Amino acid sequence: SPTIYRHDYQAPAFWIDTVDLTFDLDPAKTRVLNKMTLRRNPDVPAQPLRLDGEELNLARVLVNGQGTSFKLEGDQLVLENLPEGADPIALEIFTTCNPSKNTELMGLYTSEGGFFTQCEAQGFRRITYFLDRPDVMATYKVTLRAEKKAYPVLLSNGNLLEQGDLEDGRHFAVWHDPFRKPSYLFALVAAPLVAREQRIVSRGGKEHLLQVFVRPGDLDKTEHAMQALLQSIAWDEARFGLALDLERFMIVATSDFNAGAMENKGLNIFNTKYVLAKPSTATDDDYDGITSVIGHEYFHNWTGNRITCRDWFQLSLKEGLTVFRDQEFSEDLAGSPSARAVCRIGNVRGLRAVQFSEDSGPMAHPVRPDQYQEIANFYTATVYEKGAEVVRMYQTLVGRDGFRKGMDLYFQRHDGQAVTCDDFAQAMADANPDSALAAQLEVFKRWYSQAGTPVLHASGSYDAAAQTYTLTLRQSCPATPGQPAKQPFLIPVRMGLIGRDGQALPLQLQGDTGTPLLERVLVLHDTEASFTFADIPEAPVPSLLRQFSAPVWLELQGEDEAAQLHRLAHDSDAFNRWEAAQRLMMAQAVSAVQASEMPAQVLNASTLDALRAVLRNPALDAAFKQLVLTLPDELEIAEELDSVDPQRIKMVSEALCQQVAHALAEDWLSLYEAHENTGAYVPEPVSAGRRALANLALENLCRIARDSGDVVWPGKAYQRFKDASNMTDRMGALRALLEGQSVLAQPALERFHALFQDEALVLDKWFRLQATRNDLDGKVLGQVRALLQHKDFHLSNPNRVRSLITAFCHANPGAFHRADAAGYVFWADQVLALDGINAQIAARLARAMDHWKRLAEPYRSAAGEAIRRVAAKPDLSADVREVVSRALQ
Ligand code: BAL
Ligand code: ZN
Repeated sequence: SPTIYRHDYQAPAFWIDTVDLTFDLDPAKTRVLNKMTLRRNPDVPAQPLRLDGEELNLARVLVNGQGTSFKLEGDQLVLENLPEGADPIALEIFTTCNPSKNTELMGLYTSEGGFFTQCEAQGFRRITYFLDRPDVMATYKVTLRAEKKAYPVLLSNGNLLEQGDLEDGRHFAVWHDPFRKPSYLFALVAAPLVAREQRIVSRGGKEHLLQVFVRPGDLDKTEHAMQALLQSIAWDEARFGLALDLERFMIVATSDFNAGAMENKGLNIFNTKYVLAKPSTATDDDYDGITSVIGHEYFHNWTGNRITCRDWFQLSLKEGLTVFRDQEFSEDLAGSPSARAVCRIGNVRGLRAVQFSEDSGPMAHPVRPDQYQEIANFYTATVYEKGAEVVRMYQTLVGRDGFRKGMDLYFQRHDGQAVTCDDFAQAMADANPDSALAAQLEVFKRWYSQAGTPVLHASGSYDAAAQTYTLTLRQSCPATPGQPAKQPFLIPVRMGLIGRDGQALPLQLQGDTGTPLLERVLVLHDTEASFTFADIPEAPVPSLLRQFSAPVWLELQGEDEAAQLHRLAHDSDAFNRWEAAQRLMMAQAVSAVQASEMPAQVLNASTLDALRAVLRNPALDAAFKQLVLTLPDELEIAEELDSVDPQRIKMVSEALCQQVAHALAEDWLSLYEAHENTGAYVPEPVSAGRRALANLALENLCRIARDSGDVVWPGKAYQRFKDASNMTDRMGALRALLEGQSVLAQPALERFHALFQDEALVLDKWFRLQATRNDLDGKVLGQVRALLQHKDFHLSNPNRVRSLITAFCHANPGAFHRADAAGYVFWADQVLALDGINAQIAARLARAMDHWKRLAEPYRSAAGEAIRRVAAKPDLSADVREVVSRALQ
């Protein structure tokens, strides 16, 4: 595939003003009549019209009502003889396509007896010939015709103009979207669905109809989604002054979907995973996921749809900003400072696990990439999660009010336009002219152009005679593909100093006359800078990068364990308290991996004492305790190492888990007893935290039982599994049985399947649990292979593939990286099998080998061989080709 470069951007030679689409929907042969009005772009030299189209059968092309000559060149329809001049041109194109054969799930496809679409990024060209690029914005009118009995619900973007019956049992609906939009936001649905409905009046007095469409049996799982939508609407009005702009807002759930959800204008299409929930089928994490994804897609209506991207290199303009908005939404809903910190810790863990790892591998790319072969490969953690961190840094630099001013200016300038990341940065800076951001805008913008995770080296020195403390900050950034040397980033460092008594020390920078603060944001915009604080009575413990104020690795030079323990005990910043525990445990886990002989104990006594103190501290929430006691996992440990021996890491990780289980046995017992019953299930942070802590305690009690031969705790876990009134507790008990290697684990898995065989999302959990379980016996791969043959496994369903195959290869390193290379053979087989079905899902799986070059032998050689086998397939998709060729470079 050709490489597309950001610097090659050119404005389109034509604009499309209106699109009038008529669909005669039929699974095997859908007919699409596309009537457009175009005009030449006067700013671009005259040239032929080149429309994109894939997998289409072209029947007719008319220009101003007359037949015309045309050429098909590759995937483009080329019209060379369009009328000159500025007059509008009427272009009519008639094509057919085959939705039932569309296993890629891009464009128009069938799923469970209905029609659905996915157009971002380049799916619209699989529906009709078009200028399929985000800077071409048109208004759409859509007529849908289909058999009424099979497809009673006919939906498209915007407002319903008309509907009625046709002959032969067919019916029709006509939709009109008053807002100009790029083709990637087009959607249609024709399916046997039912809706939960709610009418609301927004602040401006306008009436709106909200609908959540699902299959008839799923209506009892839509309450939470509707609630989340109502909360999203209220939040965007209150926090950003952004109101719902359509008469109708529709959400449709489908079980065959490549991603989480899609923000099509007024007609969001969702993976069922992010819509359907009831206590017996969904966990606390599922409920949270629904809230954040419903929020995310709703917030796109302004950040993405009203203001969209000029080109796909600008994807983070909408995605980074919208992830930031959904994270803020979830934090605001969580409420208390402690619950907010729990949200933040969860997001940072995700960022570091996926994005930092991406940044250190062959797919590393800037938040605003410079090139791609297949844009679908760039819906990444870098564009999304690191992009959100970049947006968060604006807010850290200019404050909440300043950020709101910047957003207001952004909308004032660009509503209705397709713009760039630079336009957003400029609006933020112009709205805050006196800020460090405005002063250093060009430096700040390096976050968009440079890949890689910077390392922030911090060292402090105390001068007792002068009563000053000097903090020196220095930065570096490793090379990434195509970017050997980096310029300094602008790094906001939120910080405080902690005194010997655990109290925050007032911060007065030398030479500064303002009122001393207990917390400040220092701004590093050069390679190195020093900050000296006056009137510091004793050597303090610094607390840096509070709330994780920048996406960097922090290295605290010369810091001893006592300082980490002090922060863990006293830091007023909950994030850094959690971080202190993680650092303590990680450092000791890494030492154990690197030691010539496996030490008897991974953690030392002072660390265990500190963890115990956290568990016994009545002032701390259950959710926070659970996070602190969540040990570094195998992937996190691997990320710290230059040479990765996955089996050695697995051993250390296992030893760490067993040690913490035994050392804190008394506490696990009392915590379990104190938290096992949370009453009637309500998905809210306080009781969710209690459930999480009870489940962690139960898992540890079953781990202890594994070593002692005790049967009481596995028995209790099995009973809890059977009697659980909600899925969080049921899954927690099942996981405890699996981690405890109990003989009751297998009967529990069988019972779980029998109970939930008709609940697709629960079966996904069942597959995932087995794919990711602890592989002490080396049997997981064999079981995963066997599960591929299970009657409920389908290679064509992305959720199933992700639950079994992708989960195994990405999230179970101890089982995947086998010395006999069988995991890699499995990976290659599955990537090749999937590539012919759904290239996007195959490419995602392919990325399980991103870090193969860091593997120790024999893993490295075997992994390289498997990757080369995939790369050797001649007709490999562009998606997988890009991933494996980057890995091999
Ligand atoms: N735009 C693709 C799905 C999402 O990020 O919302
Ligand atoms: Zn998004």
